[in-house]
Amino acid sequence: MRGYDGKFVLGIGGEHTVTWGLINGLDVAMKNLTVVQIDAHADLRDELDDEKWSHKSVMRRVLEEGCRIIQIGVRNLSRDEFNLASGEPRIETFYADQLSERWKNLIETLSTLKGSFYLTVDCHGLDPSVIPSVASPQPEGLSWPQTMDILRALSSNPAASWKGADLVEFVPSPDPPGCNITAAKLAFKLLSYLRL
Ligand SMILES: [Mn+2]
Repeated sequence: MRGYDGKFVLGIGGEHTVTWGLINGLDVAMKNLTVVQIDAHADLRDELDDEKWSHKSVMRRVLEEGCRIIQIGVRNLSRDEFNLASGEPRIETFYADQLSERWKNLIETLSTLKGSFYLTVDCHGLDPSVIPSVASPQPEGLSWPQTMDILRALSSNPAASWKGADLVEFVPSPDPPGCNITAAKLAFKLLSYLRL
């Protein structure tokens, strides 16, 4: 059985810093957790505007707690973040411009994860043509079919325990009207793929 006492934690909404609190409350030590991060940004800065706790630094705080991090779709980061991601064995980054070439590798990595894992979806990890109403939209994001492939790979993994997920950085908007439904459908599909 997956999840916290048979339940699955799903966080909806908020700035990306909420991820730290959500995973810190799981029934697994953070040093034993893999965090799968769909995101346009690496979020590995040590601080933003002298603030240690921000959407740009949340994965740095997660890393400091001992988590392993798998990043997907990153296409906007500082040189320091790039150097950290390149030299840190607990971080594996599938950059946006590598996704077609490394797609099989990514799916295999997700399908063969061991132990406990958590998925954080920064909604701007998807392409703005899929979900335009986000904080800091960036071109060259994940397509809807790619995102579904990732959910299927994670949910079909027999050897790992999926502890929870969150969808963050979405900005509800009446325009365009499909945007809110797409974000809601992402949460629905995520829960549908779970095999609790
Ligand atoms: Mn983020």
